[in-house]
Amino acid sequence: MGLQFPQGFLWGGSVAANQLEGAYQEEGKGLSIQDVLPHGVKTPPTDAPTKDNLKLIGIDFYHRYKEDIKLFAEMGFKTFRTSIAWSRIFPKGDEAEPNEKGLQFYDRLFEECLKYGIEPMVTLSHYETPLHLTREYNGWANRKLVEFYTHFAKTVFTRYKDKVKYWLTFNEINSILEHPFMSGGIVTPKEKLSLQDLYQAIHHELVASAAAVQIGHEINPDFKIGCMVLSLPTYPLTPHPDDVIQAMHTDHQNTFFLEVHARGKYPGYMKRFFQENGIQLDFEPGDEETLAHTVDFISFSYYMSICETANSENQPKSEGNLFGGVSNPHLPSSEWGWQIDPKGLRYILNLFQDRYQKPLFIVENGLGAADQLTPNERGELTVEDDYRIDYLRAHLLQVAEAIADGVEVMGYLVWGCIDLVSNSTAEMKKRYGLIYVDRHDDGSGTLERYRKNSFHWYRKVIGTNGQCL
Ligand code: BGP
Repeated sequence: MGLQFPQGFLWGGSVAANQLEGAYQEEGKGLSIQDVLPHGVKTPPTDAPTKDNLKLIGIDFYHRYKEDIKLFAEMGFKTFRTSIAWSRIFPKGDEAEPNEKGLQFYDRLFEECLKYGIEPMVTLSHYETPLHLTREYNGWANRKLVEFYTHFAKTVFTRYKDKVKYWLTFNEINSILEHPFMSGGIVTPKEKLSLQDLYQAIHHELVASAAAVQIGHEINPDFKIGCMVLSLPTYPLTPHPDDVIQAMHTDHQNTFFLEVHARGKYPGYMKRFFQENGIQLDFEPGDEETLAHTVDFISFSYYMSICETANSENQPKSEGNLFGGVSNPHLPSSEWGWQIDPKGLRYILNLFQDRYQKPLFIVENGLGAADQLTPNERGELTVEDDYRIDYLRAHLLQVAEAIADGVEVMGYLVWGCIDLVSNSTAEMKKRYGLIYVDRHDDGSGTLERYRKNSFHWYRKVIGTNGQCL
């Protein structure tokens, strides 16, 4: 028997509000941190939105979502993951009353998905903290954020309880380690942020995430609420035991977030880390009980693996999805220097299943490339992105291997299923979509949509439940 995907496997695609909606000031939306990050994570935020910020218009999904969801339905999507832009619902983040117009937009959006039998999956916080919460409170460094976030979560859980079943609490929650502003809304520059303040902010997010799980289950016991991490298989560069231990340490830093979400408490190695670094987490009464509300499933993004060595100084480094690492001499790289490693996906699926014993969901995977729109032999404009098909196929084969290994995989979502603004670089040139959008880095373009070769390929994959890769 060949490789199989289970019946009911949730195929689909994934996006984030701030990377495609645009309409950054429409119908009462407040500013989010993305509105002041015109050039991505490597540059400091601007004081106010500037015209060169492609996210202000995005791909105009706010006005074109019907057309786009129709295209997703044509591919046979079972699931569509997006985020709710927090500042559409609470423009400043700390209000008592939500913005009704913002709520209505997501009512329409989810109804449109359901019309085609597409199950929406919602990320509550995807790098789009309301700007006011960063300036007034220093983001998640402040305990108050727990209250604002849970109020937001409760509001949208209640509003969409009959429309949305799958929820994720924070996108790539571990990315705060590298990007405290983008991921945690913390304005203190990274070099000045003490480990004490960083891990206290992480504690606030972990408590907020567990509180959201608790609140969500009270509102609708059928909700499936997951956490989401940036997964990064970390291989020792050599079999030297010091390299193995170094790889273990790096892996622990990234995965302790999963330990807390899946087991409801901090692991021993983090207690040691806190002690050795003079970190004393401020646990408020009730935090321990709150953390015990563990997630229903674990979700993650997967783009690449890294190597680690005890002696990393003179080693070539790889670029990466928000985190770099020591380069692996056995792997090719994407145009943006991310190392391509399909087998790493099988490895991480097995690792997470062995450790946490929770169902797993791959909610981001894909290839960023500088696609070209050209006429095909029938004269239709398209992108001949066979390199993307190769990438996705190779990864899906490894998902099937992991399933054959006995791993419980709920679904697989292609990141940026429609071209959108890149998160790390804030450009349009780097595209992930199965659908091409005519928009460019200088802001030009008709915003028209075109099916790429990968669109037709993915439709066949879904239509045969992965039999035809
Ligand atoms: C993840 C983010 C996404 C997305 C993706 C691709 O880190 O969750 O928001 O953008 O990576 O990254 P990029 O757009 O930087 O290529």
